[in-house]
Amino acid sequence: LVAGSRNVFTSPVSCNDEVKKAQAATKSREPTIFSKILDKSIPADILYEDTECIAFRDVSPQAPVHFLVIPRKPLTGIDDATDSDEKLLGHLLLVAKKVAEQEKLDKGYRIVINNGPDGSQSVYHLHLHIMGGRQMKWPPG
Ligand code: TR5
Repeated sequence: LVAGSRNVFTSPVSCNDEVKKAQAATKSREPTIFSKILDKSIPADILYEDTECIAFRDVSPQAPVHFLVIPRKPLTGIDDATDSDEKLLGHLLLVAKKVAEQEKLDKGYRIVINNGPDGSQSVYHLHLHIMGGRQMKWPPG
């Protein structure tokens, strides 16, 4: 950055509801709403499940197709993963790809992991967002 120029990396951004929720959320090992989706005590539109993970539609979609892939293992976020989770993390990506194919996202899609307050994470159970069905913009907000 040139001295005196507007710092695009720290300038205030408009806060939408999702960002406000993320700023209000605190990292904790308490079961989240996603634990209830995993144990089926609350309903979700499930697209795929296996012994390691589950994929379901996001309740507040940000694109024509927007689903989440979450591990059954209650990792709080990507920063909670260790080397022992290497295989699991690869599996989540491959499931994301397979469900994207199932959802006919043949023109492309975006995979996102929000981590921590600055990453706008609001639910502290690791999840991959997969969004498609429209042109994505770059950079993201
Ligand atoms: O902000 P991060 O990355 O933590 O994303 C959390 C995502 O979970 C958001 O996109 C929410 O819309 C989504 N979400 C939140 C709830 C929920 C959900 N997706 C499906 N079903 C949900 N239920 C039943 N309840 C939620 N609170």
